[in-house]
Amino acid sequence: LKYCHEQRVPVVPQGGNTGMVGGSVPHRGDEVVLSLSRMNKIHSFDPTNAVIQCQSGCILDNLNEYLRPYGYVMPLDLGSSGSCQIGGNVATNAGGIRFLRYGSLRSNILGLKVVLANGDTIDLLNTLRKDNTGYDLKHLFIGSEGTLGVITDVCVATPMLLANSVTALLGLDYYEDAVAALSAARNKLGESIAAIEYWDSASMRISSTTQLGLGDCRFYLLVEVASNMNLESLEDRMMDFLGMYSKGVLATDEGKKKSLWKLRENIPLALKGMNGHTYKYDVSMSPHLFNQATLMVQHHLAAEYPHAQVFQYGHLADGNLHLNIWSPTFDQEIKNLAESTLYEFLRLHRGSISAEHGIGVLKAKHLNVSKSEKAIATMRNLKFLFDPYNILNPNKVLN
Ligand code: 2HG
Ligand code: ZN
Repeated sequence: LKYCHEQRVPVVPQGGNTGMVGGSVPHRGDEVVLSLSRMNKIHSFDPTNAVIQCQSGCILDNLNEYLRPYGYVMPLDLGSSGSCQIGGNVATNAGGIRFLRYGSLRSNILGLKVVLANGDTIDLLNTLRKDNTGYDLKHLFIGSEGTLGVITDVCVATPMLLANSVTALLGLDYYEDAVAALSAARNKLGESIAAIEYWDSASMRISSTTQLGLGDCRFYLLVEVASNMNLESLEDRMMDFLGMYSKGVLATDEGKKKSLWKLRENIPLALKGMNGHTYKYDVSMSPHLFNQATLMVQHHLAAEYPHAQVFQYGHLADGNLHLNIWSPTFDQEIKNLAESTLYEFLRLHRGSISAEHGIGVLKAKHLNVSKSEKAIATMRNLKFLFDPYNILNPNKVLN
């Protein structure tokens, strides 16, 4: 980095390269790709403090495997856990399916080591749970997508591995029922809630051909509870919740739980497998607005582009909608229309254009939908302070 800084050579830091917005991909042609893959040492795990310290290139699944004998897990889980690296996870503040239970990755990071654009190292490798000593610099690097510094080491607070879990799938006829189920789940399941995911019938059609005995439903809600309480009590709790609904299935054994989760996990994979183009949006807003946003986009597209199909799914309880549109071929007009409709809706409701995937290159020009002019100007000032020659991941986040 010192050399590149002196020579003004642009650098693209890269972890597992599993991001969805092009943040770790060189796109100008003159960049050096700086892979962190071989910085994959796990330094230590302190069971008294439940903190793991490791290098950035450690693959998420490997960290989970290392933690399992101690009885702990990483506070995040995502589809790419077999190849994504913790450094990239931290640099993008990656979300995933444990967010509801353990909060953002940001909230679980206790310390970082970062190399700045000029080659200087800042050692912020705290393992302290409490530390109010002025500006918390690590938070500038978490989610900065490699534009302010290169994260080389991390300290992560880890939750305990829970002994039992129960998964349920509900079939619902109205979107409002899915939203109402959020408060019902909080009431009935309380602190044992581990995940609440949802998808619509269009997503279900491409994800699965399996008959679940739920009949045709317009929406599906996957609810998981996890706890160290005994399995019977956990199951009773879930049954109490399920009893409120006419269409639901319960899974306690590993195989059936996996098959319910597959229905949700298959959706982006099935979209990828369809010939054609998928326009992907990862937005956040109050959960009661997801269907309205989707119908609005659908309505705007329907008249002119009858072949376009709209899918809604996502992390309902986190307010994170994955709105995906498919069309037989890429069409810039579809993209423009979808974006102007969705982003106007987000602007109106103060939503975010990126709930968990980051900004990268793909969303950079729309940053102003979710950030004020002054906020963006402050971001630019920070970028200039840390990287005056703009060598670190140029044109990402801020274009
Ligand atoms: C998920 O929740 C991922 O499945 C991917 O964030 C979402 O591909 C997508 O749109
Ligand atoms: Zn997601």
